Amino acid sequence: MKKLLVTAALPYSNGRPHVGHLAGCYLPADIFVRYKRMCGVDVKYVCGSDDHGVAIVLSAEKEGKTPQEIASFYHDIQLENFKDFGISFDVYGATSTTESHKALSQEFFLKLFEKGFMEKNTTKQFYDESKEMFLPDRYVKGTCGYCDAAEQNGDQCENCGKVLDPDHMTDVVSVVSCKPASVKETTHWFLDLSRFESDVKEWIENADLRDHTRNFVSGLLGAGLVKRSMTRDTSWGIPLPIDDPEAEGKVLYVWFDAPIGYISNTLQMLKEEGKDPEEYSSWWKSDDSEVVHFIGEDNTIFHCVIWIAMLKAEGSYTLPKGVVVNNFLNFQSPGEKEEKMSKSRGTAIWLADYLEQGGNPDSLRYYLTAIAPERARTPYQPDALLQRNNTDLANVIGNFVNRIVSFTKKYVGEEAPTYTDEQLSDLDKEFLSTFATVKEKTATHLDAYQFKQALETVMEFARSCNKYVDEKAPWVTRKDDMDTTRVTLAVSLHAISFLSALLAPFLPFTSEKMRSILNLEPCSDWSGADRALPEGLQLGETVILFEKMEAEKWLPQDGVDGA
Ligand code: B3M
Ligand code: ZN
Repeated sequence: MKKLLVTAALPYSNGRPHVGHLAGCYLPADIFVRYKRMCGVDVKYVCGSDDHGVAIVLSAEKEGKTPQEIASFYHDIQLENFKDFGISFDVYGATSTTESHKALSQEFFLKLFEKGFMEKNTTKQFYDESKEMFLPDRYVKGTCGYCDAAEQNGDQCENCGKVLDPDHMTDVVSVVSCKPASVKETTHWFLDLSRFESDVKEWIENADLRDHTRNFVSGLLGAGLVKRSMTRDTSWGIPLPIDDPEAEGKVLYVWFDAPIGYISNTLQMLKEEGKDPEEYSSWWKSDDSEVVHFIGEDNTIFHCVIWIAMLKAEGSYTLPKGVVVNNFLNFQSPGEKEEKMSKSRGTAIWLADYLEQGGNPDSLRYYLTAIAPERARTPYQPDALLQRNNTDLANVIGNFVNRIVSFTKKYVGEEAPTYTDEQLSDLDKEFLSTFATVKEKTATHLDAYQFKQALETVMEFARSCNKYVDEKAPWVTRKDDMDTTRVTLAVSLHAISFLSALLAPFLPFTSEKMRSILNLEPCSDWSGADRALPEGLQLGETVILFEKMEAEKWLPQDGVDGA
């Protein structure tokens, strides 16, 4: 079995995480990692904040802080929020403070430079005459020259996903002075992506990618790859490591150093684990290890084209085995149109707010996986979250566990009953025979990054548990047939144990609660997920798994919000 290094996109450290972030990559990557850990794979989950780039500088200016203050402030919030949702990173570094990051990024650049892959060129860049400064990336807003979408950030069009530059933008305004930007010549170092066209083509043919990703990248290849500047005129970032007067005052493009953050954070992880940082090569430069990146749709071009070209140019790293791309999460209020999730329109649901209001992290994990935007943008609907929580989680899973355990304690006692094969009826056997198939089907979906379908499979099983008890009606049989009743309960408790294992990657907190109700250790192995309960097991305390979510509390009420 190969080692597996899973990454989730390094979020810019200039804001709090919302549900779109969680659904985009942190949650699916976490489900994948938790599942692989249960399978006994040597897997690591690497992440950290992306601290460089204009986005952070602009937030710092707005909040009257230094970029480093902003980056560290949001880094801590992100980490705390993600942890509260059970995101089980093995490391959460930061590109501005992770010890090896600067050196590693500079070495990477130098290697490309020395191999002749960094071409120095004079180029046009947006310029703010009144502030006397260049305006790279998000310092400008304007209309996308590819798809005509207005008000796009200067680094990338949100609508068509293309990377923008002065030749492909109109109506460009400086976000610093709010005045129209002019264009001025400057010198930069370019990576000629067209030299890696065949490498990218070969990679997308073999990598684990969803269809929409493969099609998008094929489209980019079809249009032809161009030279991209890997340097910027700004001071917040990693200085260019070359001896050239024209390199003065320039830094590496944030999208050059950010993905290298995956590697430097791996070194950081090894350091924190007390290991030799040099072991990073066993993750990044070995045929016995695989790297899988989880990202949101807007990061596709950077991971599937530029990063692949960078790695190929550098030459000593293995290419990622896969890039798992989710689309954006939209927002939709009851009875309203689906819209983009937006901070300014108040349609971003902040993770911290959800928890502060007493939201159950697993309820949100469940809902976001059930609607996972794996093929297309899907809307986050606050009313659907309630509906899913109250029916799927509270009624189907919560009730099943609760009624079986309470019933057992009342009529059989504190010790969990077990069954022998001879005692089983056809119905018992039929139900038990589904366990192996459910386990396999769930695993197949998880291995194929189909998290939504994997969860549906688990949920179907949960429904079949209820159907099983309803048919066996222990509340009826207990009156004159305690033997059958005991078998029904024994099989049902076995099903709860199995369900708790199936749910472990998706709903880790709930899975642990279910195990504690059964007085079992947290489930750590997938192969034993469907194992029968041990003899003589004393049941644990019952706890409520899911509180109902009330509309009055969770949905805007007419007349109150005036919505
Ligand atoms: N920071 C963009 C984002 O936060 C960027 C991802 C970097 S991954 C190497 O969406
Ligand atoms: Zn566009």
